[in-house]
Amino acid sequence: MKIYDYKDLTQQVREELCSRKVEDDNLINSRVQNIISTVKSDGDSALLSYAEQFDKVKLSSLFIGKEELIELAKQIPKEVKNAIDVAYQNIYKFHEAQLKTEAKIETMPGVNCWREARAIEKVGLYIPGGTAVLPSTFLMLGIPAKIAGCKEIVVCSPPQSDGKINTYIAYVSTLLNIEKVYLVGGAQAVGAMAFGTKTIPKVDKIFGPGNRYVTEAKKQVQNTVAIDMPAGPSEVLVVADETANPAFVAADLLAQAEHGTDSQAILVATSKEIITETILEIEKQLTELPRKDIATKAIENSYIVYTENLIEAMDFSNAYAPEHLILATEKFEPLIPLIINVGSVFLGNLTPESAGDYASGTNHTLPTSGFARAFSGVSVDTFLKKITFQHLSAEGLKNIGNTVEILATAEGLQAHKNAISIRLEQGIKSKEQG
Ligand code: HSO
Ligand code: ZN
Repeated sequence: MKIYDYKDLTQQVREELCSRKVEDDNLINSRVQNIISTVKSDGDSALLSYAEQFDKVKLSSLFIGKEELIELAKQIPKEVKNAIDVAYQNIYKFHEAQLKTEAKIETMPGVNCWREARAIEKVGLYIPGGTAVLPSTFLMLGIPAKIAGCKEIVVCSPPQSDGKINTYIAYVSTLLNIEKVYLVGGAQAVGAMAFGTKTIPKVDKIFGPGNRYVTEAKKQVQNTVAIDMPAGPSEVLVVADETANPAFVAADLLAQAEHGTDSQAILVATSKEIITETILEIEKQLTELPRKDIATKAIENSYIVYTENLIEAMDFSNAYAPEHLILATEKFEPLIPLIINVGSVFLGNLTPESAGDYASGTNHTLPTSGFARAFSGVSVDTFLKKITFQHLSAEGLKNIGNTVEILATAEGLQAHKNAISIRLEQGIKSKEQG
């Protein structure tokens, strides 16, 4: 890992360190375009042939129904079932508290304005398969969708080579009371949910992480359907001072690195000893990891920044805008107000990102690639729309009428003015006097 000294960083180097260099891959873009248009024109038959081509399986059905999901779910090892149950409860508790009703505001006497939330009716959840099956992602998307009250939750996940899905995913479906899991992966799943096929319903918003094909597909269907957020490789930034534990810091950096070769694990530290010891710990812990090849490549893509104090460290973190920020210091409290750009924060030496990845309660679907400057992570809100309402009483109409007439006249919009004037003249006589 390359080490930079914060005080020597030129503006250009700083920008380079904060940029996520994911080159636009024209080959991936055109393949995805082709997959999406084939799914749009050929529907289910395209999905079956992509399953043969990409997932190496001849499917007899494009989905697994509820009864079979229940049967598959029974095969889950007890220990994993119990752990999923705990995670489910914590995630549920945390997200349930996000449902809030807002007060009605009387902006002028007789003029009432308020907002009400309504669930997005049809949502599509993409649950990745591939190198790591992620039942945790299913919890992180399915629970807020349920709490929001989405009517139809369409779930797509790539089939295993036996044409089924893994028992963990099946178990989570039963917890969420999901009717069907569609056996479709990759860009074809995104295309199917965006345009609909005979079997797969078209949805209003697509959620979920995925590989570069899935990410590119979500980008390409954005004119047709909403998406949760733009996605890039996962990343963590650890701010450490002399009170950090290098073994813990190394473990956190490696937890991020094992996600993918393009993941970034950044260390910003105020202590040279901590940096040296963390590097040694990374080398030591890396050799034991089953995914060490992936993690090694990701660590090679990553770097360390030495800063003289925590203020500089926080400044760098805000410029980088990480998906996850770990404050590996006993003195995290005064740093909280300095945090500006990040998806999710882990405070102190005993709070690893893994806790939030799986089970503490917060959501792990978070903005990457610097989008934390403008986006929030997934929450119940991401599955809702907020609709504004207003009501004018006769008194309200009288109170606001003249203001609107003047503004409409100033904008040269006579019909707008009339909509008020006609009511002021006649409406007061109408039945609604309230
Ligand atoms: N760190 C990932 C989520 C995850 N980790 C799932 C393990 N499983 C993105 O926040
Ligand atoms: Zn993770």
